[in-house]
Amino acid sequence: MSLRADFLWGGATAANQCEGAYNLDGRGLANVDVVPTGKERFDIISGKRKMLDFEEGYFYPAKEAIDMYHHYKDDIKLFAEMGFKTYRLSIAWTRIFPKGDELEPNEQGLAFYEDLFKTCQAYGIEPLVTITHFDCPIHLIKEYGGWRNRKMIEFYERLVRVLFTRFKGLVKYWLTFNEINMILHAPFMGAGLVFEDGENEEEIKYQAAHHELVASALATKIAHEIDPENMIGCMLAAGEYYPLTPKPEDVFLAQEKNHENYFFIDVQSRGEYPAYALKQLERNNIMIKMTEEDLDTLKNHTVDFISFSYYSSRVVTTDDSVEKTAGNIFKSVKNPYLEASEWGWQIDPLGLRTTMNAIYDRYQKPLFIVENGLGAIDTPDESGNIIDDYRIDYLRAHIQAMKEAVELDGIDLLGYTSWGCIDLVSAGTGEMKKRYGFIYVDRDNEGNGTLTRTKKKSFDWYKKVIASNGEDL
Ligand code: BGP
Repeated sequence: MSLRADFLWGGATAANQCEGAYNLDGRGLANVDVVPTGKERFDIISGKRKMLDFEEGYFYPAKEAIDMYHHYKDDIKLFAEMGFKTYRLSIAWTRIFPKGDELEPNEQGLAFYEDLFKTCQAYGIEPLVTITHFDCPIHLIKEYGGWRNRKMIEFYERLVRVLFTRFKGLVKYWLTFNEINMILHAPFMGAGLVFEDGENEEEIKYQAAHHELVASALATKIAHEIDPENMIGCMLAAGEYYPLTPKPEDVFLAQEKNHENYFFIDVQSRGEYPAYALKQLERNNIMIKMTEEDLDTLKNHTVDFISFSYYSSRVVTTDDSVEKTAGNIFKSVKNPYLEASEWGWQIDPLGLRTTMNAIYDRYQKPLFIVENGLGAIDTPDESGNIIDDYRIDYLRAHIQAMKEAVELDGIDLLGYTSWGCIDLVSAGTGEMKKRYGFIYVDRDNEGNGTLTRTKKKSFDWYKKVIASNGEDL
């Protein structure tokens, strides 16, 4: 068995990391716009430091990003040249509903995405659309407190109804929330949460998560009603936790950490809160407000497929003295068997196969790898070319492991979209120099550069991979 003949090869981006044009054509302000580069960034994305507007003395990379808003036709043309079968992108909520609580959508925002999808269609590229990729209208945060407020379900419902209706026939694959488990680690990005001193952060995060889970199930219901062809996926920031040693306490801790992430997908895919989570919430005195109707919605509208990002496996131990890796939103202990990227992300191709097996064993639904890649500094050589063999090596090893999961383990896999197929702004650090693309964009961390697009060596390599359906790596 090899990869399916209609395997969806492609690449992935997110609106706030590539579009720019933050204030054009009626677009409103979102949380992701007001997250600057620099040392405060992590405190802001984790909801510990409040920044709900632009402040003097900071650089906000999402304002212009790589200006894909004005370059999308050329960029999609390059994706088509690589042979993309799919392109994963996200909708900027504030282009459709600038404040978030309006009754009528902004036509200019809808027209922008409609043309983008038609451009994809002209090349035979199937769009894979993330409805929310870390974005939340600022007005909804200021006025309602973001996803801590139940009213968010209603605003999200209005958004998805508009999207599914308007883009019926143009878009079939949808993801409800990017990396839904990120709410635990970067709650300002994951759910527009900002905490006041003395608040019970855990309780607020899980209440917000409940609202997102119900909103996701409702979106699934509405999507299927509007077009039975629609395929709805959940999206997990995946990467199995390994125990550092066979000490039973380490093994158990690894299982607990895996539960922490699978909790979300358990609800979205199995349709109910898992027993381990209910018990843990009870032990921690966390009371989630939920209605009978919520439980019915969750039960009756589970996802069609499971999508996930994978960059690295993770390691845990009960021993606090061991070395941690740098630069991760997800903290991990250093794995002595693995090399790491320049940002400290540990490189583990076999971990992808392990993770795929763990997810498939658990849910028995088709999988979709919607992010994977290497963030690295690319330096043009004397002739201006980028010879990114390190990126090719990373991707080759991961695609090989992915194929083994399909061919040797029998996993049903719909497709693979590498992250940041064109260089874009980093979500974690806000940098431009942390590049993932097959296409180089001339822009630096401070926002200088011509925005010119250039093919890297990996461009032709990936083209060959797609053309051979993964046989020629
Ligand atoms: C995931 C996000 C992406 C993306 C990627 C790489 O968590 O879904 O938006 O950016 O990670 O992370 P970074 O940009 O921090 O290198």
